[in-house]
Amino acid sequence: MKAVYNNILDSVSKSEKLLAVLIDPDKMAIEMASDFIHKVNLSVASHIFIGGSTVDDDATETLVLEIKKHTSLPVVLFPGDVTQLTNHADALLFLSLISGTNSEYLIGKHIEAVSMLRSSSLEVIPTGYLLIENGKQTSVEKVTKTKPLSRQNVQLIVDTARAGELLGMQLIYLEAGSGALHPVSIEIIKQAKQELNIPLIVGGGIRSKEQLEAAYNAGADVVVIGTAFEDDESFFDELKK
Ligand code: 1GP
Repeated sequence: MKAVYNNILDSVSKSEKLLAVLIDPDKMAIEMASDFIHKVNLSVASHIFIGGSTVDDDATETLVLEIKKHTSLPVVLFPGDVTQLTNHADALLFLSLISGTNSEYLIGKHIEAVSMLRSSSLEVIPTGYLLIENGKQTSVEKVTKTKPLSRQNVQLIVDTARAGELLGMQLIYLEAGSGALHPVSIEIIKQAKQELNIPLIVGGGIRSKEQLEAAYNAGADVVVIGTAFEDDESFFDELKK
């Protein structure tokens, strides 16, 4: 069963746009989770992504279990490290940082994950992850010790995304980084979408409904927003169902 991925494909085929709310277990106090998820449930959000660059051991599992009590939305792991895997989520974005050359994030962490995944029922979705320069250094760059792709070099970004698809990735994620100054540009999203036959995820620095809609109109199938909700939960009011 690939329920989460098949639902994404189904939405893409109907041109329905998806919104993932990203929750960092390091920043969400467990006692605040139910109120936050209540707001997520009232919004147009279609997925909850869980992950962060540095997260305490067990914090992810504790948070996933709490969130599952309060929502029927799919909970998808978006892990910064192997320690953020838990069987209690619905799916795992098995991210390979294909914009970089650090083998740990291309394949190394994945090998470490296998002993846990072997006995797990988690849906694993191979995802080509591209870090794109946004005007400031982000935690992904620091933690992974990889340079982002220049946002001026659209052809290189598009070719990297396409190479990911040709390698068998099922999703491509264009990442400007958490709290990015500049979200991934409309031009990059447009050209990547034209090139790809698999769903396109875009995240990093999207803080307004206008930016969200601009990303959708350019061709993003899934938009991921974390910081804007962390900073101001009233943003959910603008995104009610
Ligand atoms: C970060 O793409 C996500 O990995 C979301 O970014 O926190 O800036 O919304 P923001």
